[in-house]
Amino acid sequence: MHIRSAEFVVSAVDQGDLPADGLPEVALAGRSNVGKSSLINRLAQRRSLARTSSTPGKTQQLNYYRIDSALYLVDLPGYGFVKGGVELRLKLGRLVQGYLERRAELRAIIQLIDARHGPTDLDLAMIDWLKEHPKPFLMVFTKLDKLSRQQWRTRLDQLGASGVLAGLAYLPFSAVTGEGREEALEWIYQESGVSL
Ligand SMILES: Nc1nc2c(ncn2[C@@H]2O[C@H](COP(=O)(O)OP(=O)(O)OP(=O)(O)O)[C@@H](O)[C@H]2O)c(=O)[nH]1
Ligand SMILES: [Mg+2]
Repeated sequence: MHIRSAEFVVSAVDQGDLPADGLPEVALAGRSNVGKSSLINRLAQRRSLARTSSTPGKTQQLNYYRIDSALYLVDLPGYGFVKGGVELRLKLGRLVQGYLERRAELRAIIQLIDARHGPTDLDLAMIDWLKEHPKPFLMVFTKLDKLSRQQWRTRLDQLGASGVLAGLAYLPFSAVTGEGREEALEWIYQESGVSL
Protein backbone atom coordinates (compact mmCIF):
# COMPACT_ATOMS: atom_id res chain seq x y z
CA MET A 1 0.00 0.00 0.00
CA HIS A 2 1.44 3.32 -1.06
CA ILE A 3 1.07 6.43 1.05
CA ARG A 4 1.11 9.51 -1.13
CA SER A 5 1.62 12.11 1.56
CA ALA A 6 2.67 12.10 5.17
CA GLU A 7 3.40 15.25 7.09
CA PHE A 8 4.05 16.37 10.61
CA VAL A 9 1.32 18.79 11.65
CA VAL A 10 1.54 19.74 15.31
CA SER A 11 3.07 18.83 18.62
CA ALA A 12 0.20 19.32 21.06
CA VAL A 13 0.92 20.19 24.68
CA ASP A 14 -2.67 20.98 25.59
CA GLN A 15 -6.25 20.54 24.37
CA GLY A 16 -6.21 23.84 22.53
CA ASP A 17 -3.45 22.61 20.21
CA LEU A 18 -5.45 19.68 18.81
CA PRO A 19 -6.51 19.97 15.15
CA ALA A 20 -10.07 21.20 14.57
CA ASP A 21 -10.58 19.87 11.04
CA GLY A 22 -12.43 16.73 12.18
CA LEU A 23 -10.24 14.16 10.38
CA PRO A 24 -10.32 10.71 12.04
CA GLU A 25 -7.44 9.88 14.36
CA VAL A 26 -5.66 6.67 15.29
CA ALA A 27 -3.38 6.89 18.34
CA LEU A 28 -0.24 4.91 19.12
CA ALA A 29 0.28 3.96 22.74
CA GLY A 30 2.99 2.00 24.46
CA ARG A 31 5.88 2.31 26.83
CA SER A 32 8.82 4.52 26.01
CA ASN A 33 11.26 3.07 23.52
CA VAL A 34 8.85 0.37 22.29
CA GLY A 35 8.93 1.79 18.75
CA LYS A 36 5.89 4.06 18.30
CA SER A 37 7.72 6.71 16.28
CA SER A 38 9.54 4.05 14.26
CA LEU A 39 6.21 2.44 13.37
CA ILE A 40 4.92 5.75 12.03
CA ASN A 41 8.04 6.18 9.92
CA ARG A 42 7.74 2.65 8.55
CA LEU A 43 4.04 3.02 7.74
CA ALA A 44 4.76 6.25 5.89
CA GLN A 45 7.99 4.87 4.37
CA ARG A 46 9.82 7.99 5.55
CA ARG A 47 13.11 7.73 7.35
CA SER A 48 12.70 10.60 9.78
CA LEU A 49 9.13 11.85 9.74
CA ALA A 50 8.77 11.03 13.43
CA ARG A 51 11.75 11.53 15.70
CA THR A 52 13.09 8.29 17.10
CA SER A 53 15.66 7.86 19.79
CA SER A 54 17.43 5.21 21.78
CA THR A 55 16.87 7.49 24.82
CA PRO A 56 13.45 6.60 26.28
CA GLY A 57 10.91 9.34 26.84
CA LYS A 58 11.76 11.38 23.76
CA THR A 59 8.16 12.00 22.74
CA GLN A 60 6.46 14.06 25.48
CA GLN A 61 3.64 15.62 23.47
CA LEU A 62 0.84 14.41 21.24
CA ASN A 63 2.52 14.49 17.86
CA TYR A 64 0.14 14.61 14.91
CA TYR A 65 1.00 13.20 11.48
CA ARG A 66 -1.44 13.65 8.62
CA ILE A 67 -1.58 10.68 6.25
CA ASP A 68 -2.86 11.13 2.70
CA SER A 69 -4.88 14.16 3.83
CA ALA A 70 -7.36 11.56 5.16
CA LEU A 71 -6.46 10.78 8.76
CA TYR A 72 -4.06 11.53 11.58
CA LEU A 73 -1.69 9.15 13.29
CA VAL A 74 -1.16 10.47 16.79
CA ASP A 75 2.12 9.56 18.48
CA LEU A 76 1.43 9.52 22.23
CA PRO A 77 4.10 10.03 24.89
CA GLY A 78 5.48 6.70 26.02
CA TYR A 79 4.31 5.74 29.48
CA GLY A 80 6.75 4.73 32.13
CA PHE A 81 8.91 7.79 31.69
CA VAL A 82 6.34 10.59 31.60
CA LYS A 83 6.98 13.15 34.29
CA GLY A 84 3.89 13.48 36.43
CA GLY A 85 2.33 13.20 39.83
CA VAL A 86 0.74 10.30 41.61
CA GLU A 87 -2.73 11.43 40.57
CA LEU A 88 -2.01 10.46 36.99
CA ARG A 89 -3.55 7.06 36.47
CA LEU A 90 -1.32 4.72 34.46
CA LYS A 91 1.28 7.51 34.50
CA LEU A 92 -0.17 8.62 31.19
CA GLY A 93 -0.42 12.29 31.99
CA ARG A 94 -3.50 14.43 32.14
CA LEU A 95 -3.44 15.45 28.49
CA VAL A 96 -3.12 11.87 27.22
CA GLN A 97 -5.76 10.50 29.56
CA GLY A 98 -8.22 13.24 28.66
CA TYR A 99 -7.43 12.68 25.01
CA LEU A 100 -8.06 8.92 25.16
CA GLU A 101 -11.28 9.34 27.10
CA ARG A 102 -12.88 12.30 25.38
CA ARG A 103 -11.47 12.99 21.94
CA ALA A 104 -14.38 12.50 19.52
CA GLU A 105 -12.12 12.21 16.47
CA LEU A 106 -10.21 9.29 18.03
CA ARG A 107 -11.42 6.18 16.20
CA ALA A 108 -9.00 3.51 17.35
CA ILE A 109 -5.85 2.84 19.32
CA ILE A 110 -2.78 0.81 18.49
CA GLN A 111 -1.13 -0.59 21.59
CA LEU A 112 2.53 -1.45 21.00
CA ILE A 113 4.23 -4.22 22.94
CA ASP A 114 7.83 -5.37 22.68
CA ALA A 115 7.69 -8.83 21.09
CA ARG A 116 10.71 -9.93 23.13
CA HIS A 117 9.56 -9.18 26.68
CA GLY A 118 6.07 -7.69 26.79
CA PRO A 119 3.49 -7.20 28.03
CA THR A 120 4.87 -5.48 31.11
CA ASP A 121 2.67 -4.67 34.11
CA LEU A 122 1.99 -1.22 32.67
CA ASP A 123 1.14 -2.77 29.29
CA LEU A 124 -1.32 -5.07 31.04
CA ALA A 125 -2.86 -2.13 32.89
CA MET A 126 -3.19 -0.31 29.59
CA ILE A 127 -4.78 -3.36 27.92
CA ASP A 128 -7.28 -3.62 30.79
CA TRP A 129 -8.06 0.07 30.38
CA LEU A 130 -8.58 -0.35 26.62
CA LYS A 131 -10.91 -3.31 27.16
CA GLU A 132 -13.11 -1.16 29.41
CA HIS A 133 -13.35 1.61 26.86
CA PRO A 134 -15.44 1.47 23.70
CA LYS A 135 -12.86 2.28 21.02
CA PRO A 136 -11.37 -0.57 19.01
CA PHE A 137 -7.74 -1.39 19.60
CA LEU A 138 -5.03 -3.52 18.02
CA MET A 139 -2.02 -4.91 19.82
CA VAL A 140 1.09 -4.63 17.70
CA PHE A 141 4.12 -6.66 18.75
CA THR A 142 7.17 -4.64 17.74
CA LYS A 143 10.83 -5.40 17.04
CA LEU A 144 9.95 -8.80 15.63
CA ASP A 145 13.25 -8.78 13.71
CA LYS A 146 15.02 -9.26 17.05
CA LEU A 147 13.45 -12.70 17.45
CA SER A 148 13.90 -15.87 15.44
CA ARG A 149 10.75 -17.50 14.06
CA GLN A 150 11.06 -20.20 16.70
CA GLN A 151 11.46 -17.65 19.52
CA TRP A 152 8.35 -15.80 18.29
CA ARG A 153 6.35 -19.03 18.13
CA THR A 154 7.38 -19.79 21.70
CA ARG A 155 6.39 -16.27 22.79
CA LEU A 156 2.99 -16.66 21.11
CA ASP A 157 2.46 -20.00 22.87
CA GLN A 158 3.29 -18.37 26.22
CA LEU A 159 0.96 -15.45 25.51
CA GLY A 160 -1.79 -17.83 24.45
CA ALA A 161 -1.37 -19.91 27.59
CA SER A 162 -1.47 -16.81 29.79
CA GLY A 163 -4.78 -15.77 28.24
CA VAL A 164 -3.58 -12.21 27.55
CA LEU A 165 -4.49 -12.40 23.88
CA ALA A 166 -7.89 -14.03 24.27
CA GLY A 167 -10.33 -12.46 21.87
CA LEU A 168 -8.00 -9.57 21.06
CA ALA A 169 -6.71 -8.46 17.68
CA TYR A 170 -2.92 -8.55 17.38
CA LEU A 171 -0.25 -8.21 14.75
CA PRO A 172 3.48 -8.94 14.64
CA PHE A 173 5.48 -6.00 13.29
CA SER A 174 9.01 -4.88 12.50
CA ALA A 175 9.99 -1.32 11.66
CA VAL A 176 13.27 -2.74 10.32
CA THR A 177 11.94 -5.32 7.84
CA GLY A 178 8.49 -3.80 7.26
CA GLU A 179 6.74 -7.01 8.31
CA GLY A 180 3.15 -6.23 9.31
CA ARG A 181 3.10 -2.84 7.56
CA GLU A 182 0.34 -3.68 5.07
CA GLU A 183 -1.86 -5.28 7.71
CA ALA A 184 -1.39 -2.37 10.11
CA LEU A 185 -2.29 0.14 7.40
CA GLU A 186 -5.36 -1.82 6.39
CA TRP A 187 -6.53 -1.91 9.99
CA ILE A 188 -5.92 1.84 10.42
CA TYR A 189 -7.81 2.75 7.24
CA GLN A 190 -10.68 0.45 8.07
CA GLU A 191 -11.10 1.73 11.63
CA SER A 192 -10.84 5.32 10.42
CA GLY A 193 -13.62 4.74 7.94
CA VAL A 194 -11.40 5.98 5.13
CA SER A 195 -11.72 4.09 1.86
CA LEU A 196 -8.51 2.90 0.24
N1 LIG B 1 15.40 -3.75 15.66
C1 LIG B 1 14.36 -2.90 15.77
N2 LIG B 1 14.53 -1.73 16.43
C2 LIG B 1 13.46 -0.91 16.55
C3 LIG B 1 12.19 -1.24 15.99
N3 LIG B 1 11.33 -0.24 16.29
C4 LIG B 1 12.04 0.69 16.98
N4 LIG B 1 13.33 0.29 17.15
C5 LIG B 1 14.40 1.02 17.87
O1 LIG B 1 13.98 1.24 19.21
C6 LIG B 1 14.38 2.53 19.68
C7 LIG B 1 13.16 3.32 20.13
O2 LIG B 1 12.30 3.55 19.01
P1 LIG B 1 11.28 4.79 18.98
O3 LIG B 1 10.48 4.62 17.73
O4 LIG B 1 11.99 6.07 19.18
O5 LIG B 1 10.39 4.46 20.27
P2 LIG B 1 9.17 5.29 20.89
O6 LIG B 1 8.16 4.30 21.32
O7 LIG B 1 8.71 6.33 19.91
O8 LIG B 1 9.84 5.97 22.16
P3 LIG B 1 9.37 7.29 22.97
O9 LIG B 1 9.18 8.38 21.96
O10 LIG B 1 10.50 7.52 23.91
O11 LIG B 1 8.11 6.94 23.68
C8 LIG B 1 15.13 3.17 18.52
O12 LIG B 1 16.51 2.96 18.72
C9 LIG B 1 14.62 2.41 17.30
O13 LIG B 1 15.55 2.39 16.24
C10 LIG B 1 12.06 -2.50 15.28
O14 LIG B 1 11.00 -2.89 14.78
N5 LIG B 1 13.19 -3.27 15.21
MG1 LIG C 1 8.58 8.38 20.06
